[in-house]
Amino acid sequence: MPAPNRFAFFNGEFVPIEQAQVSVMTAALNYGLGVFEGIRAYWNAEQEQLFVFQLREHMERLQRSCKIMFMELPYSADELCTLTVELLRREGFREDAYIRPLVYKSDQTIAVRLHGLSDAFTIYAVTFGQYIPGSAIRACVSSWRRIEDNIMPSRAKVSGGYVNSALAKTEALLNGYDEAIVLGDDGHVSEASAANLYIVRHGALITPPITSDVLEGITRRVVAELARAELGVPVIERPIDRTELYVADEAFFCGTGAEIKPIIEIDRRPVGTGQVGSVTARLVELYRDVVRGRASAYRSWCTPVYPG
Ligand code: PY5
Repeated sequence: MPAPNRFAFFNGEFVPIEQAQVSVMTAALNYGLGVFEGIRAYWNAEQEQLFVFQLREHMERLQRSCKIMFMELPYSADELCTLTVELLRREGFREDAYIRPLVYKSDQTIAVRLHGLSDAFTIYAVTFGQYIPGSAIRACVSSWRRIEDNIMPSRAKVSGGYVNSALAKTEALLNGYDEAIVLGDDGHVSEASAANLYIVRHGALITPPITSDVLEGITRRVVAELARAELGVPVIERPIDRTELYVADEAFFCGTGAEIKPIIEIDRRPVGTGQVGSVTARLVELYRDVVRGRASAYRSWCTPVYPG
């Protein structure tokens, strides 16, 4: 049985999760005016330790999302990290978990704007397994287009933007696929519903640039670093066409929730041989060790929760 979450950090203090409630009049609930993060913590059984992966990177992105959205977050990145560790200690999780910090417009007036409204902040955590089930998955190109940066910020994790993600994901699942690949307004590949995308061609990793309306993914950066340093595989950021997906040697999604998820079919065409490719397989394995604090070279990416 997964451990239930018992606490939230809410309005400046740790409270039982039942007390972390908002009114139906809250602006964030009515208009999607929130910014959030999704962070994973991995249980390392040998060391009896819970490691939070890329904690500071996530908190710094949360601060950048706040900046875009005129939101006040009265904590430094270090304080946000400390609060997260404290929450996880209170929960006492001894299994993999997922942490959700959320900053939101808490005002209860009928006002659609960003400035001059009150902000609130909460963090909660739940035990968590796979976000996308399966070890290799089938994807389709969505009929929905990715939110464009002049419509709403696509590089930041803005709550309202997930309407776009939910539309694409539901369409893909109801049509019998596991995940959606969403094209940008210019017709080039952007990303998945809630994960970034890489393809492999001629021995190089290719991913759309951050000007292709992608979320500035932390796993996307981690993959690039690991591929260059550990596999000696070059990483190229450039636009990807839809049909280039069909001729790629390998493809995978990456994200905190998705982790590294091999794609073996796109729009009913096998990716490469239709089996998980060798570069992808090596990255899956490497990532698995790195996030659990088993790769000493990358131990600094993992924040231990428990003392000792
Ligand atoms: N693109 C979008 C739209 C995302 O929501 C996410 C993460 C990513 C890419 C990957 O970013 P990162 O590597 O920084 O996690 N999505 C969240 C996650 O926790 C929300 C999922 C419900 O994976």
